[in-house]
Amino acid sequence: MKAPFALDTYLAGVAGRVEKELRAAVEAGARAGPARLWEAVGHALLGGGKRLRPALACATAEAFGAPTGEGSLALRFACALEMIHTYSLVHDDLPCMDDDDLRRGRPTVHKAFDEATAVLAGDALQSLAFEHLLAAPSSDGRPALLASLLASGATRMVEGQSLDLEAETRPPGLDGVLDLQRRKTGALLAASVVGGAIAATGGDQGLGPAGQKLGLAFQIADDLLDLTATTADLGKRAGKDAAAGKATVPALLGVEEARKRADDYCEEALQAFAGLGDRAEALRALARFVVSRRK
Ligand code: GRG
Repeated sequence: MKAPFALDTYLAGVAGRVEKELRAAVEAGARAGPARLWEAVGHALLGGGKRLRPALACATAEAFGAPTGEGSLALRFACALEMIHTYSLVHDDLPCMDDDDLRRGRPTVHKAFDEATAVLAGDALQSLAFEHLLAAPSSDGRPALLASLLASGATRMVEGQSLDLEAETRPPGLDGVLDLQRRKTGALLAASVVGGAIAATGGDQGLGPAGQKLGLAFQIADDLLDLTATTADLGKRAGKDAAAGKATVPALLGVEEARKRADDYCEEALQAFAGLGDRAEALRALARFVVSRRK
């Protein structure tokens, strides 16, 4: 019988390669720029996290036979994704947004530094993502395609955040919640998968819809964890959606139905990956992890 895929080992491998490249980018910034700003960027970027988006990008690139080691375009894109994701977390935690003290088990950037530094660290992370990606050596235009994909994902994410703020005073129905989540979280998750394909082949390989399903599955799983997990498990404040009376899929449909929806979306994504063969083993394991994770 075939041994189950060692996902923990795979995730640790991606995290190790990504963190080495992220650390080098922060150190380069700190050599030339203001110490306090780059310390805050480092606090945010090198402070843990599952590195799920980088792993999805690398696993998709590998499914098409591309390298994801040091110096590869896929790894560079994975790091740019993590920079954008981290900027969104830093800004989302600010007092004017979610006002959170804890992120990835550590004080949020505005708590460890100050509010203005947190705004600037998020801004720097956003532009650094594109600077880093577009520094890739290439003669075939793939870095530009990836930058365009990443920019669209980041714009959709901000739209989602804007809809989320509106929802506090005008709670949306299920379609509204799904639209919001497709943008806020789904777009960057989808870009992770599509970008992996572009880094490997120069094209999206029709993976956009599967990436979107995975994004929705991720957000529903996140909303379920907010209801069921502890702050210690999550490394961020648990139970805040229910406390805020937030419209989420579990709040609208109930826990059981929400879990079923997340599983169905995951299954649909898995079907899209079915034709990719053995090289997509990591990608399939990650898709299952999106809904089975405990943090
Ligand atoms: C403020 C510009 C701006 C955007 C905010 C995506 C987003 C929009 C905010 C993030 C806040 C949040 C908690 C969203 C819910 C889903 C999510 C992105 C969870 C965190 O992602 P994980 O679980 O985190 O991949 P780690 O720490 O593992 O990287």
